[in-house]
Amino acid sequence: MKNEKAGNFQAGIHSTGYESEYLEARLDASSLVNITGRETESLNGRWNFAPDLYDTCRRNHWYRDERFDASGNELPLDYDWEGWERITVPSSWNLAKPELLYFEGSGVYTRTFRYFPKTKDERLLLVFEGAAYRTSVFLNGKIIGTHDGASTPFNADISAIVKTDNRIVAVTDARRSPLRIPADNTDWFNYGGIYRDVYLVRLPPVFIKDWFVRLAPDGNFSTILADIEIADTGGVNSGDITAGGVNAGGNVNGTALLEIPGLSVKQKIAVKDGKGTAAISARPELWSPENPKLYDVSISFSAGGFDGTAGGIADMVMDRIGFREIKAKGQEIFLNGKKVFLRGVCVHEDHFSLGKTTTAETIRETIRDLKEMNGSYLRLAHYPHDRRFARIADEEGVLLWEEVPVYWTVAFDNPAVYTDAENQLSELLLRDRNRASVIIWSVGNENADTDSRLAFMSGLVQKAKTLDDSRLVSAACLVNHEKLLIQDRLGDFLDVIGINEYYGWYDPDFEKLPRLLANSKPEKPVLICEFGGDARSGQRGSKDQLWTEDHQKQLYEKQTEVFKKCPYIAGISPWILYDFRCPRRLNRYQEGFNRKGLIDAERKKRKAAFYVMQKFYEAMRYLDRTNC
Ligand code: GCB
Repeated sequence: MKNEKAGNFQAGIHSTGYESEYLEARLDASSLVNITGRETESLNGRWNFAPDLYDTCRRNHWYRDERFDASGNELPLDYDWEGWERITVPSSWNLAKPELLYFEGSGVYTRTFRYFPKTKDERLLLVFEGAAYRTSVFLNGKIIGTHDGASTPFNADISAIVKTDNRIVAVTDARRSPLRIPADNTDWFNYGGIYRDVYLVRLPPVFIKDWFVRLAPDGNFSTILADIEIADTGGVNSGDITAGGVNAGGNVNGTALLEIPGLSVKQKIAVKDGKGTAAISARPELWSPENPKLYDVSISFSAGGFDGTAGGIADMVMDRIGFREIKAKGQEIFLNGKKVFLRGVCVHEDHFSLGKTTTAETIRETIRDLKEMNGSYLRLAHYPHDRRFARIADEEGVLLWEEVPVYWTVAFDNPAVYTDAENQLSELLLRDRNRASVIIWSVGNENADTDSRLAFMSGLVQKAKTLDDSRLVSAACLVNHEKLLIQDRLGDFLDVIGINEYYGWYDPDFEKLPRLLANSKPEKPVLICEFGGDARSGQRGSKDQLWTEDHQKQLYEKQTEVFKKCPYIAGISPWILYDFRCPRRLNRYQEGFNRKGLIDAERKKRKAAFYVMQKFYEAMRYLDRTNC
């Protein structure tokens, strides 16, 4: 009986190690194609969906869609694509209906699409901007690959499998685990699902896979550096589709042409073995919050070399890029050679009614609220936010700190966890390193200074520096509460030391803060990347009453007074702009929300502390803090 069952289409019920079969083909940073400026064909919309608590789609291979046995008898399937309910992609499934609010398992998404090639040799790329957390993608019954990480994009070359009529199945598993990044304990809501855009991109067989164009960080503002990568897939049906990968183009030779009409730049770049690099003389108008100047940049590639001999243009991409220099020297940060104080605030990717799904409008609203507060810098906590954020910040002149979710309780001594963290960091950097607005990469937040954590996080710093020579690297560190010192061995590896402190809140003895700052002699700039306290919007009372706006206001007054007098603080980002959903926060004022926002979760009511920050930032625009 047992064998009989194991031999039939239900065999998967006996499988314990079934997941390994899906982990062989990885969708990761190595196959990521820079899709900026390319035409996309959306697969957003209504997908069929079912929560799959026991992961039966992957155990029992539902995605193969085998409806009949070998003799042609219809099988009693446990799934029903078209009969399932529909869910909007992109969206956080938790907010789709009340029963799903706390759902953290696997969810199966499916839809069909039709495809008609426009050119004979074109490649087709399937792109997911973000799905939480582990996502296995199947097309026409075959596995394309699996991606780990809830907040970074991934893509697969599906040219060898795509037909006219296609079915995609995507299983995305939002389970929390101590072996993930982030791990199982976070101070935010674990939204699940395909919550960012899904789309197709057509590519020529030889295409521009990536580019990195920036101002040389040498203090002269007169050289633009460009690195270009070309991929050669070798034509349809020859790519290694089981890996879903995009070949690196190891043997492509030819010439790339980089054009920046606004700077009269027309530079040929030799491409050898898929790579080309150049240093170009140019004097761009520098990008800054006051003058967010962007230049149109185009890159084309030809195997023949643009001289009319062999072959035409194989591919061309367009981008809009700002040129600026960000540096740390001594205890100060310099933007385009000028000392800056970062007037910031932290923000989660969490919206009262959209969850982790973002629209251009919510990004613009966030930036408007920042500007109303007289701020010009955002810490995008604690994981990569939607790709559009940095694009809009480029246009709006907002400085950004971007972060990977190396957050509490990480399994620092586990090599697979490191690989996951490094991959998420790489995907973020590859996605956003052409964005002038991003000035700081953060390799994580608030972890105790142990040997394994130091090895792990310094490895990430090293990776960030390898992929990008034009930004500062930081992390939000803890302070030494016993000795009242800014002290963390990771600081030796960082360009800027970030610290989170909650004096006057978690540690009610506020007087420790001025002592800590006076005791410390950091050799690098320090950012106070978090401080604050909770207040229920509309809750009034005395200054000493916890959870009131009045208490929060006083806390902000005391904090900012101290910061003003500390010469080595190069910027601050209070915790946080908006209240956000958080299942750990269960008292009567919190009711499932972290209430440290300066504005309520509905993004409507400003709390009293908002105006303290507004006044403080107005003053900080003009104050010469070196005299304090
Ligand atoms: C922190 C964390 C942040 C929390 C915040 C809080 O230090 O970095 O994620 O939400 O404190 O409110 O406790």
